[in-house]
Amino acid sequence: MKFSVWAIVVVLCLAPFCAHAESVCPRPEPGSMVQEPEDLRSQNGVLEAQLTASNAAQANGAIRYCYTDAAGHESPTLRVHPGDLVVLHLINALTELSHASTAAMPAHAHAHSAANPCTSGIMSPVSTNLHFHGLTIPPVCHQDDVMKTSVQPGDAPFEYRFKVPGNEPPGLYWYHPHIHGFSKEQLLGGASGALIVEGIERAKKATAGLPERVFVIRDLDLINPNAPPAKSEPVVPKFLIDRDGDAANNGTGFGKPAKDLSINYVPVPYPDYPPATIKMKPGEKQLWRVLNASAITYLNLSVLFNRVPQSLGLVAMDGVPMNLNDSLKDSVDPQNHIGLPPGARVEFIVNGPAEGVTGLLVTRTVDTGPGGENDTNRMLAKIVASPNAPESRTKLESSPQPLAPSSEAWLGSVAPVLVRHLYFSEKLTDPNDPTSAVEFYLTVDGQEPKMFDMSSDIPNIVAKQRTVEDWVIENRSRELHAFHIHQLHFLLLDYMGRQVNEDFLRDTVNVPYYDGRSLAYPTVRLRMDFRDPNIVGTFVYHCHLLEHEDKGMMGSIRVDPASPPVSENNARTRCGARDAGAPCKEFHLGKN
Ligand SMILES: [Cu+2]
Repeated sequence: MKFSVWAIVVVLCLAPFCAHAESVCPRPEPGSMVQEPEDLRSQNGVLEAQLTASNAAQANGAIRYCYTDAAGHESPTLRVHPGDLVVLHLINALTELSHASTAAMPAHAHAHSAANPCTSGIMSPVSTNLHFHGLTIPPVCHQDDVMKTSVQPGDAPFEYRFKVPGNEPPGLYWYHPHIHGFSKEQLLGGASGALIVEGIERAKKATAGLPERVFVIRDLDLINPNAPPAKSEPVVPKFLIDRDGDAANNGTGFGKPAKDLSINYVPVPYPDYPPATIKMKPGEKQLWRVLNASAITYLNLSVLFNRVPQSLGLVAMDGVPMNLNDSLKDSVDPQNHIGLPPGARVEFIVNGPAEGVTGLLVTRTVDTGPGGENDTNRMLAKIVASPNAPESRTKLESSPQPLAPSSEAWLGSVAPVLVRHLYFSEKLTDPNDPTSAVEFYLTVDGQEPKMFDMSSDIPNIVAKQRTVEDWVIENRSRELHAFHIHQLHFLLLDYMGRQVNEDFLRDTVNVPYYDGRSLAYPTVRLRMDFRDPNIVGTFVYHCHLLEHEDKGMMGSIRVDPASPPVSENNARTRCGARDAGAPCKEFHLGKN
């Protein structure tokens, strides 16, 4: 059966379709120079652009996805300022490729769908939409709704139109499709791009005047799935497949990885991991903005010179400047490795190698747990110091106006109105058959564990605008999960029961796996911020390992308007000021 599907793909690529397939979402060769995505910049407060979502099958059966702008640039970086208007015209040019009978049917061959793109909620392999990961914009159609918004091939260009909030922290955000059940396939194929809210130099003086680079790291199906590991690697236990069909974590950091990685679409394939090339001027200081747009792969980034990890000057995580809340506001946090779950971003200052020294950008292994994927040690790019390295396309302003301090109380100092408990868990569909399919759950404690149902109109959680809540998220499974919520950032208070009380915000956080022995499951405690005057309505939270999300690890939350309604003028009222005196109530559905 497998043979016939492959044969059809090969035949298609011998037909005139092949040239078509190669010209759709073209990709550089391994080892190439890392080119940065084209920048689309707002002008006079408006960024208007066209994005066409396309896909094509390759000769090896892999399917590539990308966005192209009107000039044909692949997955451009959208650059906006706080307060800007963004207007995007999304065209769905996807073709049905997963079923041989309709393989490579051009999008225009589909009839115009009669479905309303704002309400249909169609989740199919050729549906698409956009999620603006990290932006605090409303969960409504034409802005950032992924529950009902679905654009079909042949539909008229679909308009996204939203205002970047005036108080959006400056940093790295991103866009990607969010079609439940098909997110993994579209992201693995490359459907993602960066979005930058300008002005980080206004928050972090150390970045003023620096040249900046944007690196999007994506994962993809193995290009050489049958190759044995490189001879230079230590011998590892026999290769095993995990329950999701990927190379299982073998705990050594070596062997076959679950997925290959690419940097700005330059693939770095197993087994030799030929690094891409990044050129810098000798000793040059740059701001690197790195997005982990992988579907399932964790990153643990380091920069090595002569095998020695270098100090990276961390300035922002998940689009939010570090030390937002303390006297170190303008400082830089030195780190020699930085962990990034799928979906997360990091911005750091790198000092280029001296002339004659070659640096390496690597990702070190991540222990994803006994049920997790094999995320191995590997090179991503070599950093070549050369006096004639091209000038960076973008330089941050050299004498920026400092960002005004937020007039809103720091999230960490606002009392939560309640505490909710949620947990990640997994279940075999047939408990007696370890090879049976796995269901993935993200459950509010007290509710029945269920795979997320897109058609349900009943939210799992109802919260009140202008309040703040604490969520304790537990991992009862034997692999890592990455908790992400749309529309807002949160504060990480505790990690594995240890108080961390970070002084910055995140939108994606790793939740450690259960070791099978401890008396308690691992947890993170998050302070969730529902104070935003713009955020009312229903949206989702989920695991950002998209394989897990697609198979059910998601929930929905409805934020009801504050009473009296929040106006722009009183939006800054501290909910904590009203609620601080009230006791912080532990909240268990069904238990009280
Ligand atoms: Cu997960």
